[in-house]
Amino acid sequence: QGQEKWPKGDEATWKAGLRGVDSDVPEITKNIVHHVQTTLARQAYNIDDMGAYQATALAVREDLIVNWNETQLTYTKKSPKRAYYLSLEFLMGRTLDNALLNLGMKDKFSEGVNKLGFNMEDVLHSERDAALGNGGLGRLAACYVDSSATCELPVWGYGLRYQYGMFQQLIAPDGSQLEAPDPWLDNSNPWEIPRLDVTVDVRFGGHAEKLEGNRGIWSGGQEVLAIAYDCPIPGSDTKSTNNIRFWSARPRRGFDLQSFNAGNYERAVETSNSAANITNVLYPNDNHYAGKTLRLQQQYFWCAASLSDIMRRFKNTGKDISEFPNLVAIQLNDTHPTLAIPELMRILVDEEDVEWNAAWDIVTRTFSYTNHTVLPEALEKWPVQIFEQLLPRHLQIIYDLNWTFLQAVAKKFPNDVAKMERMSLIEEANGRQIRMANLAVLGSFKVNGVAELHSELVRTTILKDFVDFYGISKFANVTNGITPRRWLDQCNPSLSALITETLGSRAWLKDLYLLKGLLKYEDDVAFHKKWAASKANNKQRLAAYIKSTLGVTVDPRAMFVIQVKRIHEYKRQSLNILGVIHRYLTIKAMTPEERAKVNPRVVLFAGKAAPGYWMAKLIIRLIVNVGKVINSDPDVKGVLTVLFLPDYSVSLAELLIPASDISEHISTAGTEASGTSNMKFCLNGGLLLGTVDGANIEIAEEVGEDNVFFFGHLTPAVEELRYNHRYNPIPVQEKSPALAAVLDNVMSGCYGEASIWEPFINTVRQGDYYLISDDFDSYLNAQAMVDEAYTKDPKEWIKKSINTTARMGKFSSDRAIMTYAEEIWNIEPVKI
Ligand code: GL2
Repeated sequence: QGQEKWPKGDEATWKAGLRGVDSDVPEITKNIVHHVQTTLARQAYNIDDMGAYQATALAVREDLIVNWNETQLTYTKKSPKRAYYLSLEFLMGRTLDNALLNLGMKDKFSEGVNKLGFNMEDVLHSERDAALGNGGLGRLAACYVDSSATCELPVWGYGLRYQYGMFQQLIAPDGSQLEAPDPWLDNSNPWEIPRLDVTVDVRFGGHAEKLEGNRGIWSGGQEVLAIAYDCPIPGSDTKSTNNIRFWSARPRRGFDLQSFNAGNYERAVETSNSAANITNVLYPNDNHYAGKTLRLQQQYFWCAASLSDIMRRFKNTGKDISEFPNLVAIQLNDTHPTLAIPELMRILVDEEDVEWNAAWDIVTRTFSYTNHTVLPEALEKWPVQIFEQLLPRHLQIIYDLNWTFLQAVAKKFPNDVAKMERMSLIEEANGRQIRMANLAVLGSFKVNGVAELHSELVRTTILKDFVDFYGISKFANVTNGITPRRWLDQCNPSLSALITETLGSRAWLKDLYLLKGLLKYEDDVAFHKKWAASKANNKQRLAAYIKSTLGVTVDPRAMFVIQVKRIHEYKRQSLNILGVIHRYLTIKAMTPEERAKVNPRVVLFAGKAAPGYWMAKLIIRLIVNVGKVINSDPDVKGVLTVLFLPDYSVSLAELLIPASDISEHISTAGTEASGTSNMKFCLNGGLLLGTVDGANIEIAEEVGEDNVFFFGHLTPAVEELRYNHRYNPIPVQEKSPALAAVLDNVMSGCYGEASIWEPFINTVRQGDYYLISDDFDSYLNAQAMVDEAYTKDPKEWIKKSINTTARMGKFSSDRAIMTYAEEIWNIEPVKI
């Protein structure tokens, strides 16, 4: 009586873990209690899942930092050549689970957390995603830092610490996308180490003077302070722990004293606001250039801070500046960091007194550039006028580089004025603009695409002139990869455990080709049973999530068909939803007996549209509204369910991917550079339905064409088809009566007023740039083959699934990062 019940977990463990108490409670548990008690200033009485997450993260962070320190010390002592990965996006997702698995400490921590009265799953789910990226490009950077640490390579990432990450997506009652900010740093971030002592002054504006010998002086303007935040990246089953350094912007002075003395308080405060703005927000555009001045400021701020940091570290080695490329390789992740090229020139020529040609030699032996898209709307071009105002010295440098370059071009291709115009760093039409891709190629010794087909398209289309000029050897391919730690071991524990049990060790996680060992069991009945049980378990897990978030019941026995990625016309979620409508109409026209024979499907969509991409948002709205009609129609109940899951994220991907039977990667041929979620689905035993595009092609080469469902026109046909759409259009009714019926159905008003959908329907009926009408029948055909394969012989299907997983070895990001290391950066592993 009067005595309170102990509120949480095991009382003795809590008490023994407190400060000053001598006990034999395991170190890990003690450490968690310690952080609850001292760092969070809480106790068993008032700690929730979030608090438990924070205390656990703080305890794990200590282990990371110990390894981080040892790694950095080793690098400093051994002074190997290092590579730096400059990426404006790092789409990390959650960290705790990944860190625990890589450190090999998940079981021990789970035990401790349990003793304290928590469930590890709930604790892990309390973490908020770090969403500092839009999609594939940003997630690729995250996979690459994981692999570089795992392969013990001396690689650092450099990025920006955005206050607001990727926006949160909400779906309005009418089906439209709404955006809310993502203040992810509101709860403190345990995974970053503020380095308030590591700062760089970054200048904007002012004026540039030219001296003799191409040297210059840049002065005046406004200085912004860059402050470093370090994020340790643990390798899997190794001490090697690398770093991403994220820069945050602060005003250089609290405010401008001169303006203050002049009585202009508002202007003085404005200076500080605009400076802090630079790292406020991630631009939410994927595969699309928007041309915002603040974005250019972000790019320069980040390049200048990173290069200054790299230069300082290089100088600490005491080596002569001419040795720079022997110790430093810098990878440009797309054209976003291209300003690093003129910035390194500026540092070398203006500050280090290196002669212009010698400086250019250093620069062009340091940089390499990865192209991630051939879509013209994504190519960055900055108005010369903005450069004049913000980066006057860099503009001079670019002009000087262009002058020499165009002379060389003229010499090699005399009288080809058109070629010179295309290759120039400056586009003269539409106001003068600086072409960042041209500058990136000029300043790099290697340029690569991200899948075989894409690299070929880079060589033969957008950079053809440069191949003619430099020769083919400067242009390479490195097919993308994904980390099997996050994208199988972490997201699919049941399949991971089955693979480890079958192969006898966890070695496959660091040598993914070992998955081939599963082929021995492709016909083994007992193995089939376990394989199917894992898939069923993952589908149930997803069904429970759908029930709890959307209140919708889906049957886990149905076939799960998933398309999750950014919403884009070129990715053709439109084709998918039009195909769904066709299926709906077909089923509705059936007798009850016929319907009973239909393969039941749950079709899932997720993905964000750029807030300014009106057509993509309209497509989301259509998907949601078609789903509403289908899901409430008793005629198709249990046979067809269509859902749009809001707010796609890395964490949601981890739940969706292991649960797929089929995933769709159906871009118009030649438009998707690689795709990486295709690899994730296949690694988890989901089969692929796709076009002959990007990495789909290489996946089919590996897993066998009989294990993927291909459809649609091939890349070489696309140009002519588009030409015909413009000049010899054939009505949809003639090309595909099935599609014509679907379009009429949408316009009949059953999913909402016709006027809402008309702009979208018109893009298909007229112009049809993405070739929906050309590929529709072929798409339906592929879907019919999927149904047949799934229903006819379940054993065959499981065999396909096993074969797919077993043959995905090539797509580990360890293979990709080792290719960069050996063939581009010329760096070697360093044992810690
Ligand atoms: C992308 C491509 O669209 C995508 O196909 C590729 O897999 C990734 C990573 O290489 O890069 N290019 C791009 O600009 N974004 C991508 O996701 N945003």
